Amino acid sequence: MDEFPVKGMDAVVFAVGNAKQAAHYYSTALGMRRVAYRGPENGSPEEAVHVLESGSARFVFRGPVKAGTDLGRHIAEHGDGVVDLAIEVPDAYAAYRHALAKGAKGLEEPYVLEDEHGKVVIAAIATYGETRHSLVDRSNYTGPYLPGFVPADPIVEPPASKRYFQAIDHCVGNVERMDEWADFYHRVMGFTDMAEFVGDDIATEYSALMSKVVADGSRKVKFPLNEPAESKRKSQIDEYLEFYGGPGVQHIALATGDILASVDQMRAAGVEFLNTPDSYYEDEELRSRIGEVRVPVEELQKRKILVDRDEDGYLLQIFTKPVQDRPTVFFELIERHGSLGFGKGNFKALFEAIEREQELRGNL
Ligand code: TYF
Ligand code: FE
Repeated sequence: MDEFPVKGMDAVVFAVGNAKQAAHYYSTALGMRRVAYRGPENGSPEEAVHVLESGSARFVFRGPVKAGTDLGRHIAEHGDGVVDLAIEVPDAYAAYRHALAKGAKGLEEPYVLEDEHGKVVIAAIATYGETRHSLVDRSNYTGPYLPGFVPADPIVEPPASKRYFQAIDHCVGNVERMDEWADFYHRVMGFTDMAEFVGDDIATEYSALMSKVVADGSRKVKFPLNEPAESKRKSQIDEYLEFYGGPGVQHIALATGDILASVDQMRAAGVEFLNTPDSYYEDEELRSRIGEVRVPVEELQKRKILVDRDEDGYLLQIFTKPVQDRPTVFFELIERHGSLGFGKGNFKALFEAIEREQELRGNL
């Protein structure tokens, strides 16, 4: 029996300095659609909350509307960032009870929210840094987000004709000790390791990080965990930890069925992606390794999209630059064709691209 059943990601909740403008950026730059709102007008005097969706992916932007709040303190300390990787569960009471019995730190005892659309049960536990996991049972709810929220119009009319992404593929944490947090997910949620593992060998060669992926049995919730590794130059993970002020969410990977169209639309809207040198695509070893993919390599090269293949299939992926002035949170677009991996074959090219950016910032 699954000791900690999960249905999937419920939401990624961001704390931001200006939720109104963030909601606008995620509408225009990531093609998301605003669906719900709560703020001073309807029972939330301290913060404005905009809820946006793209397919099954839900992003929630919380911004303070007055001085002296804990949310404002969080933003002053960490900058804009992710405060909650909320997980949808069939039973929030059972999930919370199990988590605490396994040693998780409780942040919110299970509580019920109700309105005319039904009820939601929520509890919360702590994870790395100041990040939390809300455990959300919304199986008896039909409203736009949570009780207390009102439906809200999309911000841009009409919203993106075709979604840029349909789901959250994985959410990555930067931590000081990867094994400690992998053990936390094993123990508390019964998650198991996925094959992708970056150990000392790769770390010392070029990545300056070690990484491990934990996931639930159905592989719907996948959490890679990175820790800095010794290297000649400053690890990109140390840069994050310094600028974020501790452990936190590094990147959210978004699943798309048409990465070419999504990249084109996002670039047109001003989103910046990491560069990939032409030599990556001109490499004979790459061309023989990846075999047949659905588009000519030239189309990938034009857009700097990376490609990797393993025994199950292949994947296409690309990474944005950090989406705030601090070198912290960024996004990945990923189009999977069978592969369950995370692009291990691209780590060298990717980490070199990240290091070029780090160097420009003077943090290498
Ligand atoms: O999620 C992953 O594991 C891949 C690779 O700083 C990756 O997207 C790992 C570390 C990193 C950036 C990307
Ligand atoms: Fe990733």
